[in-house]
Amino acid sequence: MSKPAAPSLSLWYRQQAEAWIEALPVGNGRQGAMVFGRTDDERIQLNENTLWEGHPQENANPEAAKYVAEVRRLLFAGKNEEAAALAAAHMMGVPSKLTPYQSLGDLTITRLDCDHSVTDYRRDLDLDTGIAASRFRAGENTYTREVFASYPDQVIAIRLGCDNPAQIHVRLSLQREQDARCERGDKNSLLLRGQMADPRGLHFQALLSAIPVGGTTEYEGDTLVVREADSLVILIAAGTSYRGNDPTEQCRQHIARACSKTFDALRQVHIADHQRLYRRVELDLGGNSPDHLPTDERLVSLQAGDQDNGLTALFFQYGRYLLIASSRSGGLPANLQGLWNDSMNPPWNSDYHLNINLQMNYWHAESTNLSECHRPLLDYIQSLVDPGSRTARLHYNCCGWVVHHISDIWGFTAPADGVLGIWPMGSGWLAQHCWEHFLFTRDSAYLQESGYPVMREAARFYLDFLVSGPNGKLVTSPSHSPENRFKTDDGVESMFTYGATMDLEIIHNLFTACIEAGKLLHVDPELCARLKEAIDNLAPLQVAPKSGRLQEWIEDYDEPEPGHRHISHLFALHPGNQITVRAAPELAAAAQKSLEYRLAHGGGHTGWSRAWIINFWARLENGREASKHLQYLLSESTASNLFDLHPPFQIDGNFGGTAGIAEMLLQSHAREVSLLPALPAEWGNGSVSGLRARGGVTVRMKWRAGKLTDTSLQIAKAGACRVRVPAGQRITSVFLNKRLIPMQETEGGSVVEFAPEANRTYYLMFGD
Ligand code: FUC
Repeated sequence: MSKPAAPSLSLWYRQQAEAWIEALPVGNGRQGAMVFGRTDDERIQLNENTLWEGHPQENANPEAAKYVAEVRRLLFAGKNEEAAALAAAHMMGVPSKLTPYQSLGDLTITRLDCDHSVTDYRRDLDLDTGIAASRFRAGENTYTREVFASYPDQVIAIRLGCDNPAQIHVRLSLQREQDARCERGDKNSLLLRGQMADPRGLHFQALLSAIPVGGTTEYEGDTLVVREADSLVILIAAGTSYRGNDPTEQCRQHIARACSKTFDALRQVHIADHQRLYRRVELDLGGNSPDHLPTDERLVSLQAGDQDNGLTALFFQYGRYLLIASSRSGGLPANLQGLWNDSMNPPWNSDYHLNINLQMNYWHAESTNLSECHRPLLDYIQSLVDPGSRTARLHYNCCGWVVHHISDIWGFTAPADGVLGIWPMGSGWLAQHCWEHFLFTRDSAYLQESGYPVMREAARFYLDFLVSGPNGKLVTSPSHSPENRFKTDDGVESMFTYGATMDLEIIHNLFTACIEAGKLLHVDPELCARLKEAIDNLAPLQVAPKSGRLQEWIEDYDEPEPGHRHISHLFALHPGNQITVRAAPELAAAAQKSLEYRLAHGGGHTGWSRAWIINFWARLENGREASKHLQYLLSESTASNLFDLHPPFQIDGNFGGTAGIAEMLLQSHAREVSLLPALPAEWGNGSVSGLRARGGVTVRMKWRAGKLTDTSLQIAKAGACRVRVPAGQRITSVFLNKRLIPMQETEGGSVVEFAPEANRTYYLMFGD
């Protein structure tokens, strides 16, 4: 059952979208549409997220492993650039480039009676219903248009309406700039069919069915003309031959099923499905929320320095909306643009980048109560294990599985894009998601059946891959600190090294998680003992003696670009948890210095980098700084449709920003549920419900003047629960059904521990 309606959260505008980046996104996890809201020549740009160039193919290089020993020798001897040249020549994947994710095409709806000028225009995207709508007057008529993407019915559904009968006169056409043609279909339908240029490339199809009420229809060329209709419903199905699907059959079935229902029935089922996920979290940050102003105008005011807590809450919910729209069970994970892309050749192929971007897409999946939307990523990770095992063997002579810095839907796991692609840490970082999914859900069956095997095989790769470095400690080699360069004491600039700090942190994170999982599942004691021994022998994290910063590399090198967008060595602070403010205060202080140094040199200039910075400050429990960077994210790196700008559009900053807001309000990475750990002064009064903490905990909080008031934790699993509140407040008691629960308090009452039963809601009481 859905909860009652939350206050409506919408993006809205007084003008139609001219550019693609102004259009509004809808999606059902597989199909996407960007709705321009144009009155005369409406453009609805379409996507289907399996529509990639390329095909499954071997990509590991059987010659690569022969060069590992020599590359390592050169790296250990300080001949970084010689090592880089050798590795670039012999260790890249074959092929060493990815193919792009492409647009499916466009639907154009041309109004045939444009003789009246348009007034009273408005378009919006209602996050609560997942419906993009526009409304305008022309002559005596008021026209309304609605677009949504239904997950249950697997179609994009559009309805054109008018308050007077027989006033809809439109031409419908489908287009794609290459590799496809538009044809008439059966009875009031249009077909867009094609095949990627490559003979082994995917076949694809979009099938449009027009269902007018009243009026006439006729084909003119490859377009369908509807005249004098009272209203018009347009349904669009799409499919590709990915994984052996038959796109014709897929489209036919989806259209046949959807056509058997009324628009209202489709709409109702869509809304119920969307709200089941979307309504789990409500956020109110108090303060100023000028909802009477259009979203683009609010953004401009924010850029001028206005505080707009309502826009922050809208941005937060938009991050959740976009994940629901681009990542649904049974499908592919959200790529660099979620699934919204109008190009045949998008930036970075709109691929899966694994040295931050894909992971960031899912940082908010568990914390903002969209665990099901995490599944496409978890399934995708699983699908990389087989090809990644071949790459591990052929490239490094190692067991387990590995993936490097980029991948696609075809199982690409080898190094690509030049020597910076020889970064065999993608698998280690991805495996963290399997463990986090378990920590949030406590779903032991998932851990046992899929999560742990993926983690264990990733760990087995690193156990084999680690070598003893010049100082006798275990290091990775070859290695990078993603995409960043350093300068050695001899003045040589390079990216290629051994034992970059991030590698050691990822491995520490993975091995620690495997040991814990092994214990929980009572499996693999010998392997776990080896992992423990390796952790003890890993090269340690280092604080640079001169600067007091956490070192990014094994040596305290100079950085030619000290404001670099990647802040990889702070992985242990976020999304890892090796560095926490209480358990490792010296390292946390060093991490903060590294962050400040990056920022002093212009860091945070891409949207995703800014989003990561918000999460770092949240973990450092500094609400003031987190809020400042959130403001920068919105004012400098956000388009008028609230898409994140790298620039160009890249969705990771939306998702990372949403995760950052959640992280400011609730944390649980340090084996305790920490309430309002980084609340900024601007959010003095507010409330949130439905955020999730590790341990199967769902949190509802209210606060006034920065102090918690009504707060409850719904706890799914029995066990121990440790709760922290900000200094200056203390928990005086914990209740279950008005019954006082025994608890232990420490740190002057700002931390309490109690033993919850499963599936109960506990209420907290506070004092100063
Ligand atoms: C990483 C980043 C770039 C960009 C790309 C998609 O390589 O360094 O800034 O976000 O991914």
